[in-house]
Amino acid sequence: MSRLVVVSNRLADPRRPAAGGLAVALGDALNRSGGLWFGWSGTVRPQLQPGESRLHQRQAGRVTLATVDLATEDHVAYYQGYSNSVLWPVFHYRLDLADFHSAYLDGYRRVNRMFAARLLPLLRDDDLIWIHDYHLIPLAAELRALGCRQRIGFFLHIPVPPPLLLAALPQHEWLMRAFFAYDLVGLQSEADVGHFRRYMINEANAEDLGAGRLAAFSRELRVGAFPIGMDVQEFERLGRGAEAVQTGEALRAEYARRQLLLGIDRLDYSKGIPQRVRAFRHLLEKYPENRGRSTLIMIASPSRDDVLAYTDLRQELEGLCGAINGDYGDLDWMPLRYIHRIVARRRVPGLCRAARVGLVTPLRDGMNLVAKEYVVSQDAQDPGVLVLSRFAGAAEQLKDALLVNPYDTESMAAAIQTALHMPLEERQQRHARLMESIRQHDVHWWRRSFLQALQEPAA
Ligand code: GDG
Repeated sequence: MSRLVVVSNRLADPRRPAAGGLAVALGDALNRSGGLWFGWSGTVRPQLQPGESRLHQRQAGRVTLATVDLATEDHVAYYQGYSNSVLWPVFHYRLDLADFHSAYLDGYRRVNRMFAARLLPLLRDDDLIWIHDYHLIPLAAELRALGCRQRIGFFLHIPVPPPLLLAALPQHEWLMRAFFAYDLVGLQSEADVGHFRRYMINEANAEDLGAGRLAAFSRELRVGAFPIGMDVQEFERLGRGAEAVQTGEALRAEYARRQLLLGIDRLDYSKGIPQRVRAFRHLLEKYPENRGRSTLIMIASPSRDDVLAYTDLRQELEGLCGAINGDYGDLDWMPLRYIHRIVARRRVPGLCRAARVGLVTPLRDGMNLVAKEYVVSQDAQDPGVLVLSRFAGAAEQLKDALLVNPYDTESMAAAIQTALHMPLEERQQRHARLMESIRQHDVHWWRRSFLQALQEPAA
């Protein structure tokens, strides 16, 4: 069996349960093959020159964790700059929020080149390499330039926008060509695969060889949808834990006379959080029976506060939340509880279980695991209802959710009203079908199917 090498911007100790489903799933595979996990340590060192790094290695069980520190300039240009202020907005269809600063692209290339130079000496001939996410798109091309011949797969956790949006990216030809250094590219949804193929055929003159294979730049690439799943068993275990149970019971006791709605996200403009608040406001306006009866708990955990677009979003949201509570709140009832802090993971299933409606309303999202976590947390005998944006990758799989358009405030409010009044039998049926799909396509299925496809020889 080949050794597995995983590369991602950040890594987590797979032995710690707090690491979350993805780290656990990857850690599982790494442990089996006695693997290597390589990435940024999370540390920025002002004394380093741009492109310089410091490598650290430590063992976590059978897994070697190898990390590099970054120079301040590299952190600014590669991470805050090109990754989070260019690729993240553009790939989420937000050209208006992109900051096309040429120094960012230079830093992005520099760090990918440095990653390749640091990783190469750690590789063995028969390694299977799996690179993750938008921070590292050109890494395989940099590795190939240094002579690396191992099979390399790439998984993109975020969406792929339509070809014309991609073409707005300065030097998009360079970026997209870099995908051809991979043997396999995994995307979250069929919609993403469609956009990727059309870009490659229209803009890069790729030849469509059928069965997900494309040829260009004297190389062949396979692309496919590998929708990421969650670790269902781990989350169910968490849900049986004392903290989850206490959290759920406390909320149910406090809101005994009321119905809870819940949103949990990183505070990110892709997640449609202001749109959700507007829809909730419309719900109170249009269906006044919900006043005094429905409470929306919104947990928006801090994220990338050093990027301007995120500070603006926070201010907008605080204004919207304040206004709704000011306009509709009463001495004994506040419509909205907005929490800008991280809630401990052990409490998340209890929180989800107490909520009659789960609101997952991104404007665009690669997958969205919160949608799946909400469903898995429910009591199958008396489950809550998932209201899900049709623009989340998860909507391709979770057709039994109430699918909404987050840009359409009125119809989203109507869907929330439907969710709040859905009869028990319909809730049970929808929940059972959602669970079946989530269980069948869990994170272990995702990992196995990607790695199996990566090992298949080219046709
Ligand atoms: C990217 C893609 C894709 C959130 N707030 C808290 C908290 N969370 C946890 C959730 C969930 C995770 O964070 C968020 O996962 P998502 O999938 O929703 O979104 P991104 O972070 O944007 O992830 C996304 C994903 O990669 C995987 O491929 O699905 O589309 O954008 O697990 O529960 N956890 C805790 N406290 C919080 O306050 N403990």
